[in-house]
Amino acid sequence: MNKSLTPFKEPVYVTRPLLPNLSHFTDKLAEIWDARWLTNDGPQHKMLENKLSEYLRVPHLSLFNNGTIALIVACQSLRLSGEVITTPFTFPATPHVLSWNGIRPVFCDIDPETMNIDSSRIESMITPQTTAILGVHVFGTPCDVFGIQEIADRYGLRVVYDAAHAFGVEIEERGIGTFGDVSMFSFHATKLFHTAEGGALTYNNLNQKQRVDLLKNFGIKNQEEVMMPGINGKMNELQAALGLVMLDYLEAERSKRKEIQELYHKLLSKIEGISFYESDRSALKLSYQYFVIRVDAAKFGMSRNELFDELKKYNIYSRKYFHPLCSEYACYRHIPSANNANLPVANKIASEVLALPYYGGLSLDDVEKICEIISDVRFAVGQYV
Ligand code: T4K
Repeated sequence: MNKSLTPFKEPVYVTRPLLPNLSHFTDKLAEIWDARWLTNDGPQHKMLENKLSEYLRVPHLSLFNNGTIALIVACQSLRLSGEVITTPFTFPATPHVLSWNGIRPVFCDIDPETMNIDSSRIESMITPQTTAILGVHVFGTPCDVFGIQEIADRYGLRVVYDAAHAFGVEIEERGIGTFGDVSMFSFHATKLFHTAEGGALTYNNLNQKQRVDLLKNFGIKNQEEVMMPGINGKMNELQAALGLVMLDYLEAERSKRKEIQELYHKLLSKIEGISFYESDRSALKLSYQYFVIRVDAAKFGMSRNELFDELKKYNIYSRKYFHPLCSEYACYRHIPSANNANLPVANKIASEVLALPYYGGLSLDDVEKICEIISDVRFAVGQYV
């Protein structure tokens, strides 16, 4: 440890949930107490659905109790089966929802820049069993949505997006949730916009919303008819109320995160061996969800794992999102496409990435100190005990 830099007094985590002023939330709770309506498509739920459709610029949206159940229902709603081509560089939920639908995930390598599914490799992975492509807009960077749609149209495949990280992302003023057949957003506590736990599906097609809304409520059409084997995926009124309150804090949080991101960029770009992906900002509205660096061990003088361990000594809890790759999990490693030879880029990137602390409550002074520590620790290796 470099003795000239002292550890943070309190742990600095990769993120901290944004919380509204408590009285703002309790005022909203009073409305629920008055109405005595706690779940099952209540007034808060209806309000949040409308406001989020507007904010995300999508024609139709359905709220869920979490993002994973939403994605499971998305696959059910499209009647997907057989094989679905997806990325191994993601949170476990992505391939798991395929397994829960009895679908085999087929892992496709990723793009070396965006870290998203490499659209130029998808076609070679299509078989007669393929029914869909499941892309993930990793860290909020959009997939090659136009290239993927072109392949899907040519082969008659469905397109599903895991947009868990992409809240508010737009491509040339078009909401990211309008691409493909369906997109899933996560509103988990660690997300920029959250409802403690929660999520949503978005789509362009009203029939699909109607089908999803049945599926997330046990398939119940009315008191006499149950249309299909549905599940309980409903968001309750307390979650929806929190979401409505959070909307008032969203723009302030986004601008704080923008400032932090800019400072990280400025300070880290001076450090050899540290890089980060920068989207084409002219065409994009960003999500400001994660701040992820890549560590080139040869140039930086220390591996990602060593940097992760060093940061912990300073009370900084970064995260190796996404290591290990999903293709390395015991439940998937037997799948032929999980073979490392098929995934050279994903393997390299998974060994280099590190998500740094990133949330509006992080002060600019703290960001400076984190960058100073990153800059200094590599020289400290072996010099201090
Ligand atoms: N698809 C993708 C691509 C995803 O990234 C995710 C979720 C999903 C699908 C599934 O969506 P959901 O079903 O969750 O809606 C966290 C989140 O739990 C998870 O939602 C998120 N992705 C993932 C990237 O991050 P962990 O296992 O890293 O969480 P945890 O508990 O280690 O939290 C990270 C840090 O956040 C902690 O070190 C401290 C801080 N924290 C966390 C919580 C929960 C707090 O300060 N307060 C809190 O309440 O997964």
